[in-house]
Amino acid sequence: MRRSSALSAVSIALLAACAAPPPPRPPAYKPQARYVTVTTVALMVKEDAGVLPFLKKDFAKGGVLDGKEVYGFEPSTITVVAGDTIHFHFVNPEDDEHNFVLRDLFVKLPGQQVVDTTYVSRAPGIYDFACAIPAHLPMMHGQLVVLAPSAVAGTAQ
Ligand SMILES: [Cu+2]
Repeated sequence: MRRSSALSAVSIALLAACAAPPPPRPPAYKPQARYVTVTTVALMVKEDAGVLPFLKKDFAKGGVLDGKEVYGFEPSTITVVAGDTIHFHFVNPEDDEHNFVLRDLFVKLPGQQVVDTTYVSRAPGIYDFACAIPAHLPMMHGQLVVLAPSAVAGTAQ
C-alpha cells in the first residue's frame, strides 16, 4: 500500500513534467550584410632598411627575408555567420600589387587603389585567405571565421 502510493506520486510527477511546455526556442538567425574594410599594410619591406639598418642583412641573399617582404591584411581575422553577405572594401595604399585569395574568391588589388566586392559566406568553418604573390607568402594571410547560425541564435548580432 505504501509502496503503491509512492509509485503513484512518482507517476504524477512524471506526468506533470511531460505536460510542461518546452523551453522557448531562440529566434532563427536572419542573415545580415556585413561591411568590412580590409587594408593591405607593409610591415617589414625593403624600403624599411633605410630606417632599420639590420634589415639589410635580412633581405640580403641567404638572409631570413631573402626574396620576401612582410605585408599583412588589416584586419587579419574576419568573423561572420553562415548566410551573411560580406561587402568587402579593399584598400591598397601601397605601390605594390596584392591580391586577396579565399577558397572561392580571387580579388586583384592594384597599387594605390580601392576595390569593392561582395561575398556570401555559405558554410560554417574557418577559411584561410592570403595574398598569392610568392614574395608575400606565407606571411600575408588571415582567416575568415564563419559561425554556424546556431552559434549566435538568440544573441544580439
Ligand atoms: Cu601581397
